[in-house]
Amino acid sequence: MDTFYSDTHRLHHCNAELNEGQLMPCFEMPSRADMVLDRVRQTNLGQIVEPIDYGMEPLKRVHAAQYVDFIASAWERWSALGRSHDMLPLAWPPRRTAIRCPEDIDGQLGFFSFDAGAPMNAGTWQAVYHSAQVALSAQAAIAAGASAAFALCRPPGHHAGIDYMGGYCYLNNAAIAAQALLDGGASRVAVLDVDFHHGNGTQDIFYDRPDVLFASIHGDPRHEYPCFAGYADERGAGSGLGFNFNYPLAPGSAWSVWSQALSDALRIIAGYRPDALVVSLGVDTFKDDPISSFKLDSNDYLRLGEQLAQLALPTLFVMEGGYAVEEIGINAVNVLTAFDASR
Ligand code: SP5
Ligand code: ZN
Repeated sequence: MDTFYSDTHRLHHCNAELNEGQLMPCFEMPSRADMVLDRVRQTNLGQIVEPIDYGMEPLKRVHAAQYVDFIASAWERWSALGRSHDMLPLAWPPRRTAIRCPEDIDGQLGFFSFDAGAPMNAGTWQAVYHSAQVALSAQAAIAAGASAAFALCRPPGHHAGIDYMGGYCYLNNAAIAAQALLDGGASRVAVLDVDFHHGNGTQDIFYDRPDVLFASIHGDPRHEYPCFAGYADERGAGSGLGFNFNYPLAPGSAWSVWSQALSDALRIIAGYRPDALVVSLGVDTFKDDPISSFKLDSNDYLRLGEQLAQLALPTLFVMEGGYAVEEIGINAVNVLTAFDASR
């Protein structure tokens, strides 16, 4: 399969994030994408393709226009205040608040986020914009008849909701691509999120819709980030009821447990009879991931690729998390090579 990739991701590089009460260097760093690209080359997975620019419109099909415009212009407003360090939000509306959008940038950063996990620097918007274009370009290959494509997105996207950023995510690349598949004529699209963290943003975007089935396998929110979503009883709302599936698993889960959730998710997806599958491909389920607690090993990603191929659906892989930088290339590309080899 071909890999869609833009060097622009490199412009997004922030200094610090809050983890376990301490400021630490950001786990979500440019070398992550470099390692995956290196592995794509080493394994001759396929061509490496520059994205086409589809503009702002497809981003605003899933995100609120005022949210997209906010991220696009935030750095300009921030730097006009004489600030040259990373942007971070300061305050969020608590329960029982009538939420109004403030006017100043510090207030708006809180209004358009759910945590302090999405810092922005001077190049963040460009990186984020092109990451979405990478997903859209890979999506276009699927729409044109390719049986699989890999969107090597960075920054990742699955924590970004309709009008909020968080968890290293700004624009929801997988959701933007899924919507583009629908807009291109697909009737139903399934999104399977295998990142260690619950895809709360993707769930938010499609929660009340039956045309996108969302299934996520992740660390139990009682113990793991994003802490407030990902419970099994979140099953969708309105006409989307019954089209959202969460598989929260205990910290420490290894392939034996994880693969049972996968089998169930694949059975649900097959029964939905989607026209295409979008895989939110995080490999922070790896045993040595520095911020996660599952215990998958590198060979398990081969099994994952094989099982996904069994669905025999046009499949778009969208890169999400994975912070064991040394192994991220092997793990992510193991899914893709095994997928290609077994279909
Ligand atoms: C795309 C993606 O993988 N984003 C992940 C963002 C995670 N940010 C918070 C990490 C917190 C790690 N410490 C959790 C300890 C659980 N008790
Ligand atoms: Zn993750």
